[in-house]
Formats: sequence, structure tokens, C-alpha cells
Amino acid sequence: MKKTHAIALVACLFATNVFAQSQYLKVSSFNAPNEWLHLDLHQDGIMGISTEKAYREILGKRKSKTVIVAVIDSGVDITHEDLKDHIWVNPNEIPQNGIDDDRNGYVDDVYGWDYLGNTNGQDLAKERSELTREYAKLYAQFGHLKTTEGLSPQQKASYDLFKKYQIQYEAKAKEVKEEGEFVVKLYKQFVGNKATLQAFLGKKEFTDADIANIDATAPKAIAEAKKMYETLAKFGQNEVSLKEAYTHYDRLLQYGINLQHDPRSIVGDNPNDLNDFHYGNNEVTGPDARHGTHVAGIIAANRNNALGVKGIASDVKVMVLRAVPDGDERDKDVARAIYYAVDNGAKIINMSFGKSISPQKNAVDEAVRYAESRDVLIIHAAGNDNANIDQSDNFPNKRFTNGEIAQNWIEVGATTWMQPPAAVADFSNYGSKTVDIFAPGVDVQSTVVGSKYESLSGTSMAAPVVAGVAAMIKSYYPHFSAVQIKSIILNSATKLSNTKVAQPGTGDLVNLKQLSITGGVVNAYQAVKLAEELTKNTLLPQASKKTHKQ
Ligand SMILES: [Ca+2]
Ligand SMILES: [Ca+2]
Ligand SMILES: [Ca+2]
Ligand SMILES: [Ca+2]
Repeated sequence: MKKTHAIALVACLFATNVFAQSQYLKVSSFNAPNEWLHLDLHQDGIMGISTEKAYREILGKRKSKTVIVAVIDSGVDITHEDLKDHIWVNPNEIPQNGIDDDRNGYVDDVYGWDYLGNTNGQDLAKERSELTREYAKLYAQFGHLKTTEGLSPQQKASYDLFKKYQIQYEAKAKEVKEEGEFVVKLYKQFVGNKATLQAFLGKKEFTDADIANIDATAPKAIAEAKKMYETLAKFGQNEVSLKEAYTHYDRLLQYGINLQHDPRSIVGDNPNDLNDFHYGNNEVTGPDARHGTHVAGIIAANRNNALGVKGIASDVKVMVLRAVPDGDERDKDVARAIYYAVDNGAKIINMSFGKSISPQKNAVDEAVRYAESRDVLIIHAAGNDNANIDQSDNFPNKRFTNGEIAQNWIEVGATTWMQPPAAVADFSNYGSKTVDIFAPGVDVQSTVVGSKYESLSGTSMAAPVVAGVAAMIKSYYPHFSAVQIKSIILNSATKLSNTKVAQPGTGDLVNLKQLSITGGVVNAYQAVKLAEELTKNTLLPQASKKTHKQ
């Protein structure tokens, strides 16, 4: 789910031929207000989550208790200037002595664990999609079969799955190739046009105004280059987003849909054997920590230095669990990471990733149940396919294979900084039975690798907003359980009941309640206010004062 908003937009441009017709894609025609996610609708006119108001009006200089939030993601830059003081350090592990001092099963695990590497320090970077992996696996078994005669009922079931995945894989491969070719062509055309304009204008760097000033008498090639720049700008696109889309498709073609690409041997485990779990390494940043570092900053960037951005929670430590490569994550790694988080003291887990096939869902379900039993809250991003996930498969999810629902799970869709009807991000997944709540997820500023900062968009950014609010509540009101914090966050959401929003993908005007369980957007101030009221109410707190093993 590392597809960013820019890529989603470019994908939309040709998928729906919207150069000509779309109304709902004009999202980035002006810049987002600075750190808009913290703003307050009434005081600032922007529907952020009122973080500053919560600190200013309620929390003030009150005492808090440090909360550990596990970020299961692509890795985190633990040396980032705005994060380094908020990275969890395993208190019982002596670094670099080759001994598992705290006997938690992991040698020298100081900041968390990387499930995508080996003890020689090599890391797995690029993976296939789960569909490609499963199809390749079944192809090896059934690809050369001429007849299904003689297959046992169990083999026949696997064969049927093979045929089903064959259709899905071939359709996906075709789509990626077509879209990829389009983007490559578009990008090359752009590079050519840029050179043309550079030569015509006589300078390397030029502005929108320079382009606007090119008059009608310009030669045809110049006029065409000008038109391309202007058309892209109209859809919020530029060289950076095109390059990003180009890289995205290049990776999909080389690795994502490549049946032969099998990098798991780097890790060295048998990925199909859930009991083979002594793998990975203690270096948690990995080869591409942009996504995970951004997620971590939304939750935990230092609020009290004069640098960069402000995270949502102030008294928080991020436990780094690397399990998401460039490509689809594996259920086994996700399950192991959840166990690690729970066993090593995290009270909240952020999971900004997802996929449409989950071959070992039972393993993830068991880990989620374990988290539930140990009072750990899980926050999951709903995904960026503008799909109704009540209907389409999206994993991991809170629905166990037996139909029961995890009570410690919050599913999060993304909003924009704009007023309704443009309040819901056009890429966000939704579902009146599946998505609990919405949160800011467009042009969210946060930390990226190398003490840098970037605005990124996606439900990947919306989930850590909710995780940040959960950490904020847990740190100031530690007596509340995971389930109670979930209830506080959902019950205090800002309801958009008097106004319609554009449904992602279709643009139909609907009530937010048709897109989510609460019909609301998370609000830190209202959540803290509710936590405060419930704490003062003598009926509730005692029930939650049970102790939990850390
Ligand atoms: Ca250890
Ligand atoms: Ca050690
Ligand atoms: Ca590593
Ligand atoms: Ca800061």
C-alpha cells in the first residue's frame, strides 16, 4: 500500500481518461495549509484534528506516562533529528554483544526488529505482490497439468485456486504493462518537452509564469510542450509526481508482477512454515525507510524542539518493526511483528499496509487475538483503491476467518483539508461496515529519511493520525484499556451529518455515514475531552484499573 496520492492520481488520469472529463481530481490546485492536520475547524477554518487545542485547553502541563507505539512498516530512520528522542530502546538488551540479554528470542534487538533481513546484515528490499507469489507457487504445482483426473479433492481445490489466480494475475499483469507503458511514454514525453522549453526560454530553471508568457506565435513543438505542462498542472501533477509514478511502474514491472523474482532466500527462512521464526536482523531502518519514517513522524515527531514538524503524541516512543518491503508484505512477518510488539510493551500498533490476498490469514488473526487479549490497540489503514471494502477483499482486517470481529481494531480512511463535498480523499477506501473512522491523509507533512520532511498522501498517513490520538489519550489517561480508547476515539469523532461528501471513485454525493461506521472524522480535542469526562465519572475508571504484564 505504498502507492501515494500522486501515483493514484496519475493512474486515474488514464484509467478513466480524465484528462478530458473528471471533476473530482482537481485536488491539488492550491497548497495545503501548513501542518493542517493539527488545525481546528472552528478556530482555523480547516478540519484538522484540533491537536493544538487539546494541548492548549485541556492537557496543558499535566503529567503523562510514556506510551510505546509499534510501527510495523518499511523501517524508520531512527537518527532523524525530529524523531531520535522518541525512538523506543529495549531497556533490557545490551547492544552488539551477540547475546539475547532479555531472552525475548531476539539477539541485540535494541530498537525493534527487521523481519526482512538476515544476520549478515543483508536486507530484502523489493518483493512481488502476493498474487504473483501465490500464482507462481501454484503454477509450479499445476502449470503443466493436462488433466485434473486423479487429483484428490484437496488437490482439486488447490487447482481451482490456481485457475482463479491465473485469471487475476494475467489481468493484473496486462493492466500494469499497459499503465506502465503509458506512464513511461508520458514521462519520456515530459523530459523531452522540458528540454525543448529549456532551450526555447534559454534557462535551466523556469517558472509557471515563464510558461504562461509563451505566446500563440511560438512554434508548434513549443506550444505542445506548454500545453503538456499546463494540463499536468491542472491535475496537480508535475515532474516530481510523474517521476514517482514512473518509478512505481518500473518497480511493478521488474519485481511486482515478475513470476521469477524470488528474493526471500536473502532472509533464509521457509516463509510457508509459521514455526520457522528465527530470522531477520536488528538493523531496523532498511533500504527504503521513507514510508515508515513518515508514519512515525505523524505519531511522534518531537513537539518541543524548534525543528521540522510536530507529532500528535508528546510522551511517546516508537518501536520499529520492519516487515513491509517494496511489494506485498507477508502474513508471517506481520504476525511475528504483532507478537513482538505485544510482548515487548507496545500498547498501540500502527499498520499502514494491505493487500488483496492473505494466504496465512489465520496466523495474522491469531496474533491479533493475542494483542486483543493483552490490551493492545491496532490501527489499520483502509487502503488507497477508492474501493468499498465491505465488498472487496482487503487484508489484514478485523474480521476473523470464523466471522468474529476483533474489538481492538480501528480501520481508518483518509480526509482532505477541504470542506465537503471534497472532504474525503478521492483515493480512500471506504465501507459502512468496515471503515470505522476517517482522519487527515492528504498532503500530510512529516519526517522522511535523512532529517528531511515531505508532504505525502494516503490512508497510510491517516492511520498514524488515529494512532497518535490513541497514544495521546493513553499517555494522559493510562487507566483506559485499548477497547475503551477505541470507544472514546469513535464516540468523539466529528460527525459530518448535515452535509454530503463525494464518494471516492464515483464522485456521488453521499453522507459520510454511508462510507464508515461512525460517519465521523477523528478529533484529538473532542477525544481528550471525552476521556476527561469519563475519568471524572466515578463509574468508569475502577473497571479499567487492572494491571497488565509489560
Ligand atoms: Ca533480546
Ligand atoms: Ca545483546
Ligand atoms: Ca535491516
Ligand atoms: Ca519538531
